[in-house]
Amino acid sequence: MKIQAAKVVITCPGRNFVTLKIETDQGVYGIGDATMNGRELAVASYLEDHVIPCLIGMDPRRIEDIWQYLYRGAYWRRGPVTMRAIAAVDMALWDIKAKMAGMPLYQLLGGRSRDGVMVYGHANGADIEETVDAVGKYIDMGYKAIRAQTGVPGIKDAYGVGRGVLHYEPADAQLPSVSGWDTRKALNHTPKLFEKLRDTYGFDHHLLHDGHHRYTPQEAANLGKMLEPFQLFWFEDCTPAENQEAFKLVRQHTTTPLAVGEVFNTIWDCKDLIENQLIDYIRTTVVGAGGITHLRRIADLASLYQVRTGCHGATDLSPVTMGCALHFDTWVPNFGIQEYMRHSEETDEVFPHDYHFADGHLHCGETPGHGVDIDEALAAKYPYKPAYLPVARLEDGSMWNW
Ligand code: GCO
Ligand code: MG
Repeated sequence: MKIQAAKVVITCPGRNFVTLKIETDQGVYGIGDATMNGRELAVASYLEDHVIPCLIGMDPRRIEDIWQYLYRGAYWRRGPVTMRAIAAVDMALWDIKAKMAGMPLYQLLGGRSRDGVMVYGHANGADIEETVDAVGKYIDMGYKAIRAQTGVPGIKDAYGVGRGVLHYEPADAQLPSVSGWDTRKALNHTPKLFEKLRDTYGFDHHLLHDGHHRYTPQEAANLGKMLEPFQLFWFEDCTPAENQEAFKLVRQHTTTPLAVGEVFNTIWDCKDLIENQLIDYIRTTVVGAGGITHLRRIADLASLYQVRTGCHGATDLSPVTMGCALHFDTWVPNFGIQEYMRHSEETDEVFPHDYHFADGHLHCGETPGHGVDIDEALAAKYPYKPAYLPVARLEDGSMWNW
């Protein structure tokens, strides 16, 4: 069996997605996601110019060998571009293998560990009242877990506050727009949101919050401590994770569970945080960290330390990543939660899929493969549009982490 052809499809049904399609000489094809928000064309070029030429003629059944070939063979290891390109190939190859086996992907990973995958949605509002209402809407839709972000008085476009309830699209400008940040104001305001949420809805639902790399370790520790009475499911990206020692400081001061890793690319980014038991949830997902082959290794390492998974699932990860992640989540023994920001209708039409939401859970389908396809004719109707994530600046104009 041989890989006969492969191509990259770039489409923008509301937002940009980069998709790899691998075709075999036996008529079976596989689909992989290679989307990197705001830097899409870099991964497309990595695949088209440097990966696809090597793939032609290879045996698509040799998933592990092809993974090692692309990782070790490039000499230049790791990084978001390389690992997304490898992830796209890996997803497509698992799709092909599962289609050939006539089984849904989770069966090849080891079979079902759970009936459904608990997901969390994004509730946000311009102020506390609006956010509390938004959380109520998610509860009405059956969600068991909800991430809450609110606008903060005095901060322009505070992180996480979108324009709609179900779709939050931060990458919406031809060039990066400028948002604001002020840690003091956020530290005053955020605990009030969670106090109000617990007063209004009680303690039956899981609540989550994303710090989006904004706080210093000391500030993160302080916020984690202030949030303790409200029993969060997790406090995410409380401080940038380049310096992982910083998490020791946060950990020493708060019992609020910590989640990190949506910007990690390999097991090496996760290793120290996991081995030192400085986090509770690892957020790497299929597209960000080298595909199913590599994510499985990260999850196994995490399981040794009772760290659970919490795959990134924002809308900039295509339905292909979501499909793969759901098969992974359905199998992985140390599953924690899955993020689920719903895609727009246009996106769902371009990527027909067999997963569905019911009662706060996502369920992968039983179609052989990962269950997500691409309608290429429809995709062609939505040409690529440059779109960037915002940047953040403090009141005095200094750059901060978005
Ligand atoms: C999340 C994330 C996203 C990112 C986005 C960047 O927790 O869902 O922080 O909203 O900002 O994926 O492209
Ligand atoms: Mg996040």
